[in-house]
This record gives sequence, C-alpha cells and structure tokens, in this order.
Amino acid sequence: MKKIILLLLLTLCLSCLVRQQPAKDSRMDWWSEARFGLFIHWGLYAIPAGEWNGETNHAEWIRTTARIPIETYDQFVQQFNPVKFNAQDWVKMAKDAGMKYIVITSKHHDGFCLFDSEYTDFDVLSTPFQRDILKELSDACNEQGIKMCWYHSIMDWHHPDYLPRRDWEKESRPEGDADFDRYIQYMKNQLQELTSNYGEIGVLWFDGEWENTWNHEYGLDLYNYVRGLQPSIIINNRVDKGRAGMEGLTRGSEFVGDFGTPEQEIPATGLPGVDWETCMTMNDHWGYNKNDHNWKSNADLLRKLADIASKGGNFLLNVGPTAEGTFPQPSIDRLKAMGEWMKVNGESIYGTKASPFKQLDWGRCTQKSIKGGTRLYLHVFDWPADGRLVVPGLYNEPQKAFLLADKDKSPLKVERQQAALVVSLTGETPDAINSVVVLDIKDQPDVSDPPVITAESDIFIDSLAVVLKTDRKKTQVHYTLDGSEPGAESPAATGEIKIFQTCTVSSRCFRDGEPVSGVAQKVFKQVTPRAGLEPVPGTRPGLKYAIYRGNWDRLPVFTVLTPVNIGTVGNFDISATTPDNYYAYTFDGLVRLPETGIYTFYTGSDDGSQLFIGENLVVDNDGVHGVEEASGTVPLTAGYHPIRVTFFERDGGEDLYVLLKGPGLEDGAIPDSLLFHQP
Ligand code: FHN
Repeated sequence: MKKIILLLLLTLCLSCLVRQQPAKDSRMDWWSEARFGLFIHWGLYAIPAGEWNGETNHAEWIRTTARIPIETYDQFVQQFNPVKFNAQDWVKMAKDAGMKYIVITSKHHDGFCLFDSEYTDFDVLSTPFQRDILKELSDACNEQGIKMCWYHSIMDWHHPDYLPRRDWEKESRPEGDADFDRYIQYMKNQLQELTSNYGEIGVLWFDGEWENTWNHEYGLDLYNYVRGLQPSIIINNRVDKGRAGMEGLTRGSEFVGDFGTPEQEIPATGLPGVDWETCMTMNDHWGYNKNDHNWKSNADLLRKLADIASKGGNFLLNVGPTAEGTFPQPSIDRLKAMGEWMKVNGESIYGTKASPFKQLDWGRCTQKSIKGGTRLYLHVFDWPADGRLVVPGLYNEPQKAFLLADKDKSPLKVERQQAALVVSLTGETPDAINSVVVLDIKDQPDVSDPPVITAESDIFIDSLAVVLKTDRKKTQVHYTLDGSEPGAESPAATGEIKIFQTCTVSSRCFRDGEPVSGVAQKVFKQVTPRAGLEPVPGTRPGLKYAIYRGNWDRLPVFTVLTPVNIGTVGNFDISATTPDNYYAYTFDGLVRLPETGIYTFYTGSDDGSQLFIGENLVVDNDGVHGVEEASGTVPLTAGYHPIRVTFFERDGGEDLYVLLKGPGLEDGAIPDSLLFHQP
C-alpha cells in the first residue's frame, strides 16, 4: 500500500513540474477555440492619418514612407490626445463582433509606446493624454472576458541603439555609438513591463523581424525569454527568422514561434497540424488613413472568416482607430454586421477544425467531433436553386441535418445518391452571405479522397521508395505503375513500394472490391546526376563576391556591368554592404557535396535572387518582393560543383539566405566548410 501512495505522490509532483511549462497544445487551446480576433494598429501615425505634403497613401509607416525627420515626427507626441478613447466601448465592439481576443500595437516600428514605460519618454504618458491606454484596455478585456494580446515591433526607428538606420536618414541620424545588444536589453525590459503590469497576456505578436541585424539566435533567445516571463503565453513566428514572406508560414523546424502569420492572404488549402492566423485589413491600410475608402464588404469579410476556419486557421481582422480615439464608422459597421452573423452561427466557427473536403463548389465546411460521430457545418454561400445541396464523395451514414439558424432545428431530408449525400433545402436561404447547414454523420468523415502518394522527391537516381497512404477505414489501396487506372485486381499497396525506373504511379481506394475514391497519379523520373569537378590546385575556402550599384526591378545582366567592390566571403553574406539600397551581388564558387543524390537548394530574398549549379538555373526567385522563398531540386554526384548566387536589393527591407537539403547534410544553411572558390 505504501508503495502505491509513494508512486501516486511522485506522479503528482512530476505533473506539477510539467504544468509549469504548459505543453504547446494546451497553451493553444483557447486560441484554437477562439478562431477570430481584433487587430488594432494605433499610434502617433493616426494624427497625420495617412496624409503628408499632399501625398495621401501613407499610414503606420509614414515616418519612413514620407521621410519625416525624427525631430518633426516627435512633435506628434504633444498632439496625441485621443479624448474620445473609451476602452470599454472598443472591447465591447470586438466582443459583439464575436471576437475572442484583441492584439494591439504596444509599439510599432516608429518606436512610440502606447503604454507607460519607465525605459523611455517616447510613450503615451509624455502626451497630453496622460493615460496608460494599454492598462485601460487590459482592464476592460479582463472585465469582458476577452484575451488581451500585444503586437510588439522588433524594428524601432526611434531608439538610438536600433540598427540599421533608415538609409534616407543616415546623414541626419548617424549611427553614433549605437549598440544593438543594448537595444535588445531595452526591448526585453519593455517586454518585462508588458507581461508584468497588465495581467495575463494571451499572445505576443512580434513583427519587424526581417532586417539583417535580427537573427535566429536573437529570435530563439527572445522566444525563451518571453516564455519565461509568462509560461502560458503564445508567441507568433515573427519572433524568429523562419517566416517565409507574406505567405507567413514557418520555413523549418529549427525556427521558433507557435503559429504562422499569413498577411493579407489566406493559404490555398488547409495545413494539417499547423497553427496559423491570417491577419488582414478592412480597407488597404493598417494604421488610420482618412482617404482610404476601399472597404471590404460584409459578405467578403464573413466569407473570408468561413474560408479561414474551413482551413483550420484564425482570422485577425484589423481596425486603425483615429487620432481622436474612435473606430472609423465603416469599421464599426462591419464589426456589427459580422457580430450579427456570429450571434446565429458562431458555433460553426469557434473550436472547429478544417474541412474534410478538398473543395466544395457551393461554399465551405468546418467540423467538430460529437458523441459517436462528427458534426459538419456546411457554409452555403451559393444556395442551390433546385433545393438540393450535394455533398460529394461522403461515405458516412447521415444522422440528421438542420439549419443552424433554425431555432427548432427542424429536420432536413438527407438521402444518398451513390457517393454523395444530398440535403433537401426547402424555402428561402436564411442568410444571403453564408447559410450554415448542420449535417451530423456517424464516425470520422469518410470522404472520397484518393490515397496520398508521397516520396522523398519526384526524381531519383537508382531507386525510390514511394508511399501510398489513406486514413480511411475499411479500404484497400490498389495501384499501377504504367499510368493505367487501378482496379480491384491491381496490386495492393501495404506500405511503401520501391521503383527502379521512370514510371507513373496511379492509386485508388477500394471497399469490398468497389472503387470508393478518385484516382491519384504522380510521375517519378529516373535521372542521371550531374558529374562533379575535381578541385584544381589552389582551391580555397569561401566564395568570390562582387557588388554592383543600380536601380533594378529584376536581376541585371551582370556581364555588362562593372562591380564597385569585389572580394571573398565565407558564405552568402550581404553584410559587406552598408545597409543601403540599390545594389546587387554575385557569389561564385564551388560547393562540395558529401554523397551522390538529390539535392534541394532554397533561396530566401528581399528582393530578387537566383541560384545556378554550373549553367543550370536551379532556383529562380527573381523580382521585387518582400522576403520570399523559392527552391529547386537537382541530382548531383558527390564532389565539387560550381555554384553561383545572384541577388539584388532595390529599396526597403533587404535579406538573402541560401539553404540546402540533401543526403549527408543537415537541412539548413550550407556550412562554410563546404564552400570554396578557385583562384
Ligand atoms: O510593417 C508591418 C505593417 O506595418 C503591419 O504592422 C503588418 C501587420 O502584420 N506587419 C508588417 C508588414 O508585414
């Protein structure tokens, strides 16, 4: 008996220890349940409201986009007096819209703090307003049951220790004795204030991580630091360097951040096992712009909410308040309209998981597990004129169906028509934008998705393992290798199959000898690897680089240009350039590969880049863009291969990284030890 008690006590102690660092899933529970939040971009920039010297397309970036000297911009501090600000009203508008959390800019790139900080006077207590806005908001959120969250910019155009300076103000605002590590301590001090003085914070939403003074080491350290301040807090992926541009997802497991952050866009499909949140403006600006009347319609916003939830994501919808402290009326109207829909249909959004269907012609689908089965929420954007809602390729036994808007839940007729379930919808649509039909089915969804065909790559040298997989119960996968349609008599796949020549793999699910899915097909090509070179005498570590000056929209033709600087460098490193704009690089050398195999190269760049192996263009990431990533795959023998990377920066953010994945290597940056150049 004593032993049992001892064991129980030990288990209890261990569970307490584990509880101090909540596992990610439990930390994310409230966030995954919430699905819908309010983003608020507010600060000094609301005073000019997007307008400067006759230009009207500015917003929260106005200090930089209008090149306002810091002394001029600082004068806004004495003008910031949002006398109409009412935290309770703001929180209530978010709550009534059906939102469960609010993310507000504690500090945006301009460096101005909406909270009372002991580490700077560039904060709201230095304004005539004299009130801690974030304190009033966090109190109101606490009272109304809304999660308070902070947006905090790593990039800071005001703090003397932040680098780099904006190129247009380097003369007027020289670096002096700027110390970036001292800036990081300032940022940590403020994050300590933001996670100590305002109660429990739901999310720290970092931003402004893209400049080359920030790196993965800093990001990892900041993530752990903030988690240490509030162990249950959730932190987005912009704390680190793993965000792949505006598409927003995290590039590799080595980077930290609890969720991906697509911006102004929605991923094309659901992303199983990935937490992500699309952030979006209601018009074209984050910060208030009094001339921006390009408002998204209620229908567009509501259908975006359903689309995002149907892919398993959260929707963070932005409001840019005015300098008086009010929400623009069009924002108020849209929040109200979304709230009216959410009041009736919120159950089809909150705590739901992604659709089991790849595509539905008439709308979207979200789902929840229920006792003995699954509740499907069918978001009908296009009400069927013939009253027949066809749910294609669903093999489950229907339990019941009703309109979510129908308080009586009057049953709707559901009948099977071969591989489809058809719900009879009599009468008018309850909601012209999105009517939700509830369809309860037995068990987990059994949809007619064909098996998934996966392999390490679509090309191979000697042989390739191909996996044909389905999660569906009571089905058998049959396949062919000659492109013909599989039948019940075709070979059955019981795991991976090996192929030794170019072929077309076709696979299909069968149940009791009958096909219960479409056919999935994939071509795998046998290739000959590019032969490597023998190193010539005098081959040395590092790459040759050349820097060029110019203003381009695409990578220039380098053969007609004269470099302004040449040298050698250990890796694909653009820091040799003073943080400036309008320049291009070429890097030339050899990459030494440990094994013969299939190699995938990646470049991430702002702006354009390309990667060549020999004369072969492997990665094309050209063009003017934010940090975007592109990749290419190539078969190579072990040994030395000529590698060339070209890159150009026009203006704004600048970044270049090169990654490599392949046999005998750790995924990630190419180690310096594998890069050489010939004399
Ligand atoms: O530069 C910011 C921008 O001002 C805004 O805050 C958005 C919102 O996510 N984030 C950055 C642009 O990606």
